[in-house]
Amino acid sequence: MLASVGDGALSMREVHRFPNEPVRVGGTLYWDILALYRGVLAGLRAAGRETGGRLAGVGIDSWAVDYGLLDASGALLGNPVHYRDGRTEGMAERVARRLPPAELYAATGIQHLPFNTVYQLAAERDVPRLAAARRLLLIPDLIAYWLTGEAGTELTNASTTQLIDPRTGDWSPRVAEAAGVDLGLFAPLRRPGDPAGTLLPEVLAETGLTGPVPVTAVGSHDTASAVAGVPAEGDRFAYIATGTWSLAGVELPAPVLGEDSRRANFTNELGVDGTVRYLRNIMGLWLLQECLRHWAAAGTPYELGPLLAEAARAPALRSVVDAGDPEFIAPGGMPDRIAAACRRTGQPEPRDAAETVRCVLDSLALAHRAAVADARRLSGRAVDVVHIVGGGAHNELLCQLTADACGLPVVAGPAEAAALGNVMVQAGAAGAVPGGLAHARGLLRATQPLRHHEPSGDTAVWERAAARLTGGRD
Ligand code: LFR
Repeated sequence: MLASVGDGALSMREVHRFPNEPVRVGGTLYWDILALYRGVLAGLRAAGRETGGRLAGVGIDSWAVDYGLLDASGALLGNPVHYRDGRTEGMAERVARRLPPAELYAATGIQHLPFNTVYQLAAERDVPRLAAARRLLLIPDLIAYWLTGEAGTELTNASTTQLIDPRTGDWSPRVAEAAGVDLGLFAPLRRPGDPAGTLLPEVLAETGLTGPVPVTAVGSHDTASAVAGVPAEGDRFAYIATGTWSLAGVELPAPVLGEDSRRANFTNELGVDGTVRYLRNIMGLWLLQECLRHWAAAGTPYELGPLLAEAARAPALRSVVDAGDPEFIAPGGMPDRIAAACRRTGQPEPRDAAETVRCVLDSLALAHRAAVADARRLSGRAVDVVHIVGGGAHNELLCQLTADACGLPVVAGPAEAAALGNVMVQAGAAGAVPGGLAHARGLLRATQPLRHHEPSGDTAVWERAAARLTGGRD
């Protein structure tokens, strides 16, 4: 994404897009990290073509928790493993034997997800490459290292390792010790807005850019950038960053670390400008993406637009699944797994693709409703409006269902909130948008097209649908 910002103006557009296609080999699911790096270089080249080779800065964000290991010479030891790989099975139990879940939560505030970095490292414990490793770099830090030669660990993403104490913003030696993690593997912490080096001569040569091009640490966790890119006014808002995942919650000045919060599986990820992203992970449009992938592989490719239109006409809330259930994390066979979940809870199976999609969207809206309600209850934060950002902001049906389910107005957009939040932090560091998050959000409101959805219908139908998943229990 190439952005231009300053003097109260902001524009941004896509100059290059490349696919992210994981590869399964030898029973392990990997990221194709060099293909991604090649895409990054092609993107820089495309950006430079539009600016005469000059860029005022570069910021990098990506998904969280995953990492590359480097040897003493700085060479990458194998491809980073995908968090959806099955290697973390049983690891939470292993770590829990040394550190009870309540203590782990009180120390880190991070929700239990089977793929948190701490569990990935536990899974890797007896793998020779971990013994050979001298450095661990989270994905955006790895890309930054290749671009600049400088190694750092950006804090918002570091918090998703489940090794950071959110009160101090520093590593928790106690958690690391109990989980058997060597904190010496991590490069020094840096915060959004900190300088992160300049593009290496070889990168300038590859991309046709003219140096120096500074790299700035941003909210390198895509969700940190997306929340920075929420065009909210004041603090009485909830956000849902919807893409492959739905990340739903509120922005707070301090973490919430109580036992109620742990039981509700809320996380306290660190955000831009010293904020806390108090949220819950919900399966998100992954459920839909995986259905589409399955149908296409089975010889029935669907076009998304017409399928969504049909889903909008399908019976509402006929069946719902628990969109927070880790059973949906792994890829493969998604329509059947959704049907099986409907059967298990005594609901009718979807009869066709449109009904499956309707089930997915109703289930996401239901999970959004629960997350927003729990975030309000557990944090005490008042919420007047729900902002939906990320790719899902384009999905009008999902946005309307979410407004209906929450009984709150929804403001949809921008879809590219992560890229905009990334740019806002760079612009703040460069002095082009002074005044922190509140000011940057004002600029977003003034420049980005937003869509409004008013809630309709009775929220009691959503309550009844939720009861089907819990068998009437709370
Ligand atoms: C969203 C996201 C989520 C994180 C998941 C795995 O892209 O970064 O915040 O929980 O991916 O890294």
